[in-house]
Amino acid sequence: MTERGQRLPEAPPPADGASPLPGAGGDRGQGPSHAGGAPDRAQHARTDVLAVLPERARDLARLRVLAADGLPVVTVMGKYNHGKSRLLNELLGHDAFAVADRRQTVALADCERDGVRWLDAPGIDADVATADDRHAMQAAWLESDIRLFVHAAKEGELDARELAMLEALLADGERTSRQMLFVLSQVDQLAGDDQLAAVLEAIRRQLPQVEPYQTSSARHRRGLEGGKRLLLENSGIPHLREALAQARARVPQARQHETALLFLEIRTELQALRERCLQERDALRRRQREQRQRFVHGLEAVFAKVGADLREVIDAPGPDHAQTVDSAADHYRQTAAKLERARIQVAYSRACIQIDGFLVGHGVVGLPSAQRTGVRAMDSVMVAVMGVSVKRRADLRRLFCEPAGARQLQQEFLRYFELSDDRVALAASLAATSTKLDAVDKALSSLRWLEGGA
Ligand SMILES: Nc1nc2c(ncn2[C@@H]2O[C@H](COP(=O)(O)OP(=O)(O)OP(=O)(O)O)[C@@H](O)[C@H]2O)c(=O)[nH]1
Ligand SMILES: [Mg+2]
Repeated sequence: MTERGQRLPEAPPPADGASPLPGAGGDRGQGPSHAGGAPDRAQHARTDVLAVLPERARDLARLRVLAADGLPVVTVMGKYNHGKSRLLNELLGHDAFAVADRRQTVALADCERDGVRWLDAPGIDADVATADDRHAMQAAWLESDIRLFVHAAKEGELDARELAMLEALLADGERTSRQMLFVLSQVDQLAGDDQLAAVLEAIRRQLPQVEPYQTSSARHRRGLEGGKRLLLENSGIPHLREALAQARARVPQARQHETALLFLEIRTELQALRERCLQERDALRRRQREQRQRFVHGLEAVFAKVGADLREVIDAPGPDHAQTVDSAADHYRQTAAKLERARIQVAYSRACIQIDGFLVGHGVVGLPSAQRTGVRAMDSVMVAVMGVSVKRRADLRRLFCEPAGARQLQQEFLRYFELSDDRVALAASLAATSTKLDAVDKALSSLRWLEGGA
């Protein structure tokens, strides 16, 4: 044991939930069935789980402590000046921790004795330094197997904060099997039995589910020093020591229960998350497929209609006058060539308007940014696919009526469809879901490794 309760440096709880206390559940022993390199592997495994379940940081840190399977840890908790440190000293039979008539313990201190690691925590008090509170809470929640909650009898009833803390400890005990002993300390400070009975009565009304152990460290010390057995017995310390020994005997079983519980909870949560990711990925894939099918079939239908509408112009009897070059003399005259070109232009524009209407309805409007020219009229998918050249009958037949030409145009439009904002966003969501699913799978296998069943 350390000769004197070792004052440990103040440090906030590390982000990965690792313990700031030496020997308090480092990576030694984590994943006991895994040989060399285990600490690193264990740290990575926890990081994998934390990456998808950050709110489980405390449970993972606790699992790390449990896996280390160190000495049983007993922690005192309660408000400052309620006699926590002195109670520990009496229980240990050794002045391991500093005692004073003012706020004394400001950082966690620990001491190993009789096969137990005793932790002295700063008092929990809302109106004083919160770092102390944090250390007290950390000791209570992360390190300890047995929590000794100390309340000084002279203070009378529990205050709201103490009550909330006790209730939280009880609820945690129900869930994790971690034990809590409630101590009414400094009973010698009360005027007499009547006053003690009144305080007990008030506290029982507040917290009927636990009976406090009544102790007096002062009597215990006087009994020891004066060799007075009755005073020793009346101090309540031997009785509390016995209760602690029984609680200690239950620690291995409690740790086993808590370990299994935490693994089960985390695994269940990961599996539920995996299920949600799978459903989301399937839904996104379905949406992606259905959208594409709707686009392909819709576009085919538009082309079929446009092709049929153009037949009238393409199959018009007689030669294609559009190809006849106008002479200077024809400049102001209505010629067969001009009429033909106008008819083709109108028919072609109508076809383009129909196709464009369809494209707009499917979110295919502008060009992808890499392809934009900066000239608005040019930056449309219609222009990019159809070009700006003047069309003749033969062009229209090739583009809209011959299967190979129509197919090629449809492929081009499909390519732009896949590059449209909505489709790109959908593909990105799908990729993100797949990445998340991979992370969940990794977390599940890391959790299995941590459980030792990899
Ligand atoms: N009469 C009497 N005084 C006690 C008893 N226990 C503690 N004290 C005194 O109460 C004061 C505070 O005791 P500590 O053990 O330092 O209290 P603490 O809860 O550890 O206080 P912090 O470390 O500041 O949180 C000291 O002066 C102790 O001697 C007791 O059973 N009887
Ligand atoms: Mg103290």
